Amino acid sequence: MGNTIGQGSKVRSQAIRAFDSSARVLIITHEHPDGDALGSSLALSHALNQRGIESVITCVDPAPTPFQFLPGIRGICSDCLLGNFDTIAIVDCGDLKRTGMPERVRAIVRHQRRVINIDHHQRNDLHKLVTINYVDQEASSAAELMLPLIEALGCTITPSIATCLLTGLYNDTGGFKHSNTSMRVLEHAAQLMLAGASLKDISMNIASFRSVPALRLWGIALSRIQRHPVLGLMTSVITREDFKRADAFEEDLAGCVNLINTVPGARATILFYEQANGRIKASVRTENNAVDVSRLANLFGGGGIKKAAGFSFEGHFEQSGGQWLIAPGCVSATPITLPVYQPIPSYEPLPMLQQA
Ligand SMILES: [Mn+2]
Repeated sequence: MGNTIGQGSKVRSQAIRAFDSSARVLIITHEHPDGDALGSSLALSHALNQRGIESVITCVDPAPTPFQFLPGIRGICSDCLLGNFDTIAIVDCGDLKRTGMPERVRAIVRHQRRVINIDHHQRNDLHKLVTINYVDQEASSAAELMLPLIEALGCTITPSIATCLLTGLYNDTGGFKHSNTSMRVLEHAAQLMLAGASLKDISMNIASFRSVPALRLWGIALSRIQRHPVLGLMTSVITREDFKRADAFEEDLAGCVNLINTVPGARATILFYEQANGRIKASVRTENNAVDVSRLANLFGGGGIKKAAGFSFEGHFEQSGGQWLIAPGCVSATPITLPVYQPIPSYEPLPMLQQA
């Protein structure tokens, strides 16, 4: 069988055969789960249950509040007893590391022949370990790959499955705004709405509800926006002290980097924030087709997709003379100075708007 990469019908039938001959399936998704990780995993779980196949979803981190509306979310386990699983599906994990339990996954793969990797990330080291790779780097989301897989399993797209998959599509296309919103994505979205998913409810839950602590934290991040005049790079910084002051958590920052990235002419945006584990996390976004932020993230041992990526490194922020410095002893021997504030130039409308 070997390492097949692709989303063709051949790989799909390998995956179907593996699922169909299983009594119990373990689904693993990535740490700090997002709407695609949770939605795609839950949709697969609902579909397997429809086929009389038992399934357990495991994720090392809890599901953030905005995703608590997803059908079945409370059944997700933070740990799994490695027992009698016939097949393991790893969903939306660009890297082994992203599973949050790389050593355990390595051990599983050593003893388990049937491991299916369902993913859409640019860099994926899982494919070397796994027997069935249902991977398409051009797909917007794991949900986009999951819909044809569930259909091929012979399952009915119930309102629950439709809601989970539409949440995945919504999440990874930035609410159908990013450039990965292809015609196929919109066709899938229409199909899922016909099957009973409510786009309005999904967008209300994911994008429209913000807690007071989250908005306070966003306010701090927005007040610190810097723009690099040459690179066209937007940056901002959040420290542990800011989290405390706003009474907020790391998950409250979700979506903030996308808002900063709306500045016209921004080639890319990096939101740096101090994590509880003493590291600095960098969330990177771009809407520029000439920029692939996953390559930048790879340089620092991170990963992601072309338009959205992340990495982390040891260190903390210090402020000196109104400037933010990344403290030395981590990525570099000398402090790294973030770009100073540059007034943001007025901008021209996009060409398409001018023609209108
Ligand atoms: Mn995804």
